[in-house]
Amino acid sequence: MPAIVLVGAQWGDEGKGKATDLLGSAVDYVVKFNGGNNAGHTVVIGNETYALHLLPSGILTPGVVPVIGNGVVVDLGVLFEEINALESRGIDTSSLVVSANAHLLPPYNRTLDKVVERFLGSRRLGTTGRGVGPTYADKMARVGLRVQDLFDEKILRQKVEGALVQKNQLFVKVYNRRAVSVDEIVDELLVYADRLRPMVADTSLLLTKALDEGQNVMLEGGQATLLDVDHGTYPFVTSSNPTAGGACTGSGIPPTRIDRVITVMKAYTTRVGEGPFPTELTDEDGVRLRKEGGEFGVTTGRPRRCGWLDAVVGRYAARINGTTDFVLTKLDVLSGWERIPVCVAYDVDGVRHDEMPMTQTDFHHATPIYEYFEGWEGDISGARSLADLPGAARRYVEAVEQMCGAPVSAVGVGPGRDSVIALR
Ligand code: 2SA
Ligand code: GDP
Ligand code: MG
Repeated sequence: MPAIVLVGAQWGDEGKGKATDLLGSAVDYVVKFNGGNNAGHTVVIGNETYALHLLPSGILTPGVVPVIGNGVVVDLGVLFEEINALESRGIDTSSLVVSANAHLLPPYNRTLDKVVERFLGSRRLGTTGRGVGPTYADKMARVGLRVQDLFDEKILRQKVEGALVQKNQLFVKVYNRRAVSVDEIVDELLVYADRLRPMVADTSLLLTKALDEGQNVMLEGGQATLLDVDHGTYPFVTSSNPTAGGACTGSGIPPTRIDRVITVMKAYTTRVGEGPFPTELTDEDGVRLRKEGGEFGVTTGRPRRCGWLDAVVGRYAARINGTTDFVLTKLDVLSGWERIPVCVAYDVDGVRHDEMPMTQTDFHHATPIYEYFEGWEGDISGARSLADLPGAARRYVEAVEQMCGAPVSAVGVGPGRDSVIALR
């Protein structure tokens, strides 16, 4: 049986949480494969709104096994805060499984993330300050701590000692802060060991066996294609691979098991943090999109930068991820505009680019070439089929399919679980 990957097309916050939740009842496992509590996924069920960070969105669907894969970085304090908060609202989290190979996000990396951003000043990236970047840097530098290390105190201590040799040099000599002691870190991490232990498993083996038995596995990406450390707008990216390839490395499921790649794309574009964004609107139209779309960070509360849909980005996302179908979200937010611009190509110093420019310099200089689509009036949140949409809204969906190169399998028309037009 197949594994399904679900990723974001743009710079995040496309509505992946809601899309995962929608498919939740059709799958047996939902796996978070990258990132950490930098993510913020909102799921609205009836009158209840849930903001998930470290937990996979599938945790809200009874019967689904939520899995934190090996590609995730885990801040244990945040994990248990989130579990406790859901439990207090009556959500059963007891089936959560955590990979033994997932990396731990130690407190010194939280400090480092914030201190480095402050030191960078105008060159800052606009990170979420959760310590995610430094923890992936440690993973690659092979001085990271893993979930399994919690269960061998001697090894944990050795690894913390090894990591602090470098970290304390930085803290004391570069950033003018106090050194961190091995004991304080080991003690803080071990507080969670007993509670975590029953949740820990070889998740690659677990998921492969589940697939062999005919169960459905959904691999849920945090962040999005243009925040990918390899394929995004480097260096203004996150430190993991939120694209479809990352779903394999971050879960231990091989590419040959994946037969569907759902790419979630917002009907317009947003970005939070620094970095290039060709269709950004810095005028009152941008303010209107932010207000009508409720575009504020789920994790940090930061206002999101807003702009028109960028079909070059959409095509790029379809190519990089091997998109089988798009879920187009927040179409309802575009109601009430006389005409809706969509970027179809870029002008870079007088040269037309139909594809993402090869270099960062060109992307920074890209100005959008717009095509204008007729707008529509009225509340479309009650639409449950394409026929319920105004003609212009329908044509917008069709145009997105054509411009971005993959069919749209669902259209979001409101934040609620039911506010969706399912096409497949
Ligand atoms: P980091 O913290 O190292 O991953 O930051 C690096 C860049 O990645 C961006 N990033 C995000 N962009 C959109 N949404 C994210 N999650 C939250 C949300 C964001 C929030 O759902 O709203 O609350 O601010 C997310 N996580 C990381 C980040 O802005 C940097 O550009
Ligand atoms: P994620 O990070 O991709 O999971 O997205 P976020 O949860 O950060 O941001 C998406 C926001 O849009 C959330 O507030 C959702 O409740 C909301 N949302 C999702 N789909 C729709 C939709 O089709 N219409 C509207 N109006 N809101 C939506
Ligand atoms: Mg988000």
